[in-house]
Amino acid sequence: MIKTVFIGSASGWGAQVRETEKGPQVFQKSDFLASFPFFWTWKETLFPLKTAEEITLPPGPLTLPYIEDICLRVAHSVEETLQRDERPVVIGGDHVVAVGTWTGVIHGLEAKEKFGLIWVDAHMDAHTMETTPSQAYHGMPLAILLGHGEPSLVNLLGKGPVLRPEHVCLIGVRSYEEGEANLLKRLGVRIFFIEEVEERGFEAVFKEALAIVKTNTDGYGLSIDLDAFDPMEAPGVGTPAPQGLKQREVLPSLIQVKNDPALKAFEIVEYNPDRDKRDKTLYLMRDILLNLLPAKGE
Ligand SMILES: [Mn+2]
Repeated sequence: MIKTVFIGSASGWGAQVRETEKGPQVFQKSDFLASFPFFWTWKETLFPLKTAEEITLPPGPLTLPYIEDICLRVAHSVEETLQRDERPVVIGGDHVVAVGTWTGVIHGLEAKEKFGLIWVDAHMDAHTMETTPSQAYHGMPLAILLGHGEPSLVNLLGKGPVLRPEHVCLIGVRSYEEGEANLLKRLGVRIFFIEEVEERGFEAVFKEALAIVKTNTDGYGLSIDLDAFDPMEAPGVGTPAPQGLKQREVLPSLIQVKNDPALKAFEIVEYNPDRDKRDKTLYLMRDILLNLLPAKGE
């Protein structure tokens, strides 16, 4: 059975609200993790060179050196894990870490532009510096992975892009700006907006998403931004958006990828423990993993 290897990315530099940098450590210390019925290890938690508790920076270019650095280290860690035939699971931290996670994955698997990705998110995360209203880099990782935006991130471990638009899709989108929507439309990326999920049900949408990411690829991953879920169910996130996905629909659907060897890695990001209520979001992370990972002996 494939071993699950957790890698924490304790950075909030991509976001406007920085407490997501505390996410991986709170998750790692949670009571349930010790008794998790999986074959897993916690490899390491990577920290930025300076945390937001140590220094204050506005969103935008001043945060870029910290983001480049942590994305690079996450990418190397993920790559090394895959080369040992283990499955990396990145726990964030803000969503800009996706640049590190998926760049590391395609290098580890030698699957540049042949890798599928399902992006579960309330937002599109497809801005560039030209279109972003906030300057926060966690609004840009999907554009970067598709080859648009900050060159140092697009070409993190070698010449980008990492992903091709026809191998990517988004689920749960409901909060976005025109500039990023135009980019994804121009590239032809399939977006399952929240209205479509509500109309057809998550199960049907997820099946179609899997077909997209598994067509002509050498594997696929899941990038789960916890803000995709309804803030009533996942209050502990950096950027909540009302009326999201419901766990009672999402969790049972995840079981269909549980023993899929093509699922090479996944990440769960934007956990902000300071905003959580009665650990609801922490338990949601646990339940995602319980539905996604094969238990010992399974
Ligand atoms: Mn996101």
